[in-house]
Amino acid sequence: MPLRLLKYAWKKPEEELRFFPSEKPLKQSYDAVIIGGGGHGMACAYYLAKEHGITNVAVLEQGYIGGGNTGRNTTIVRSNYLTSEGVKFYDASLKLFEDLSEDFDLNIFYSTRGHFTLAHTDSAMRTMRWRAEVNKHHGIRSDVVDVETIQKDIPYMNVECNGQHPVMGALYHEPGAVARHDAVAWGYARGAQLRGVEIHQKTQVTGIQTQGGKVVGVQTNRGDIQTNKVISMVAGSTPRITRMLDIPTPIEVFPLQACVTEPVKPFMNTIVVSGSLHVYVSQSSRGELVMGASVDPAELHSTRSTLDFVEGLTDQMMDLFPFTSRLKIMRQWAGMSDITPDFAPIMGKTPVEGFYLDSGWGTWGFKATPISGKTMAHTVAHDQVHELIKPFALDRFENFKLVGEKGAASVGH
Ligand code: PYC
Repeated sequence: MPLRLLKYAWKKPEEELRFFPSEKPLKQSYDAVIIGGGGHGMACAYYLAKEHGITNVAVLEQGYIGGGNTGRNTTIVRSNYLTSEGVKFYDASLKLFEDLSEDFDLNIFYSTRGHFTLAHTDSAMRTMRWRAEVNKHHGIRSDVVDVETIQKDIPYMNVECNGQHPVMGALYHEPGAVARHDAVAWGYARGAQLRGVEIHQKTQVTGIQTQGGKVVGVQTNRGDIQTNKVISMVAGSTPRITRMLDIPTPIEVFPLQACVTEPVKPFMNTIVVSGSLHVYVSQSSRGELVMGASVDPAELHSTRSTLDFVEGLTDQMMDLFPFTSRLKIMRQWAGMSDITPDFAPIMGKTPVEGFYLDSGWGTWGFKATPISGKTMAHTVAHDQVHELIKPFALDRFENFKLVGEKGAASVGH
């Protein structure tokens, strides 16, 4: 061993560099408690502290930071929705995403790729034209493009689809992007903690206490907490939380599965989605193909992943990209999607005073992370629903004011 290395053998070990400050003991009372330590919960905590000076906040997470849907999604960011309400909301989110690396001083690997939603039928082409018109009306860069344009950008795609469902055209959304999902949750979490917010992992909420129709506290596996404001931001666990307060919601929970292949050389710089084939795919900076399909056909509160999913997905992928027949699937997993009847989220206040809901994210929660955090923080801080999320109120299901976004889900469900 070179002598000069010996000095390290006798040196005192370097102090461990901690990304997060150490956790504190759970207090008996907070100004607000956020249930769910995924991207949305962390973003809400961050904006409560940064923009409203509310820092006596606890984020309670039953597992670990970003270990739910945040760490399980396929990282796509886009704003090419179908309704004006959806387009305005997701466009505001996309703009926040663009500056997050700088805000956090942490690289979230935000990468603008362009996003193709392929159409294989006349009716899909009609929906693409509809989306393009709504998008352009709001100044969003989305256009219907022909097969030649698609083929020029993605030469490895078999637009004939093996003769099964030839591609007829696509909606091309120039700002479509991907970002490192964990880093988004970590950046928000660290930013919130540095401003005084407490994050408590392995802390499960077991009950919510009310008095005279108002929230007064939460019960957890680590003891009771007094608080007048509780914000539920838990995706697949929403029905479990809302049942604690007898608040009915029309949410159903379905597993959404995804997988990655072994890494290959860069061959595709864009994101490709096919609603008819039920696939979406992008290539990660490591070269893996990150892929997913539609949600499982039956309601299930579970994150198991199945052979049936991989078989169905790869079958469709091979029609589009025949060379993928030679690739190995390296990992597969699932998240739990909380889906509403109109495929739009439920956000804002509820019939229980002091209880706020951010849910119903279905298969598009990741892209909403920054704006859901920001608008929910505003709603909680002022006890007034932020303008941008008024259309997503829970009572729209009783008032016949649905925000029909099914046509803008990435794949058919
Ligand atoms: O809405 O873009 C999307 C999406 C991709 C994967 C799941 N949802």
